[in-house]
Amino acid sequence: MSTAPHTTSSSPMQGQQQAIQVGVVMGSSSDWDVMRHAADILTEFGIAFEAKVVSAHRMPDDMFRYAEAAADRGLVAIIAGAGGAAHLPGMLAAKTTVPVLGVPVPSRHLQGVDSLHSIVQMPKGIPVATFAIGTAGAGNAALFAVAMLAGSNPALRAKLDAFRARQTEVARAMTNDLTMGAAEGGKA
Ligand code: RP5
Repeated sequence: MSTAPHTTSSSPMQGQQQAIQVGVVMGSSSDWDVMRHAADILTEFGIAFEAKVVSAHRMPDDMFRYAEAAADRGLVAIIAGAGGAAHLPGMLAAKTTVPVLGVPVPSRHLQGVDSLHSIVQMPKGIPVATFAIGTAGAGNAALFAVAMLAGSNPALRAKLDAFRARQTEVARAMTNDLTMGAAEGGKA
């Protein structure tokens, strides 16, 4: 189990404290093993973010305060992860127009299909962008936030392009691995 979510994290750029741009929130510290994949991406791209537990059903007043303050605090996106009934992303979205990126966390009994259905089925009028269940969703939500910020930040756009290019090279190299594996298998 990795360390529990911290309250703030900032870009390592020149050691200066940047204004927080992205909130990473979750219903429980038990979600952190999934949600840290969002934090890792934001750290890699030098985005100033905070990570917090803001439970919809255990801390409803705190959750509303967080959502109500988000726009004035300058948050560009809120990545919200929750499992089970998973009402956190939708309830945050109900109280702010800052885009909410929902991450369905795998649940104990239904493996996160419940979380996915809960987050994705927002009625018309209050959108929540919904990502894949689990670590892929957490990472992609962060990459989506990076893409949003890259719209007004050419340097960040270049980093994102480089990230994609590296990923392409890794995928291309996979074919070589298959061929080498087959050659080694043939020797045996
Ligand atoms: C949700 O309930 C959380 O998002 C978490 O995924 C789930 C279980 O929470 P714990 O019982 O592990 O605290 O609110």
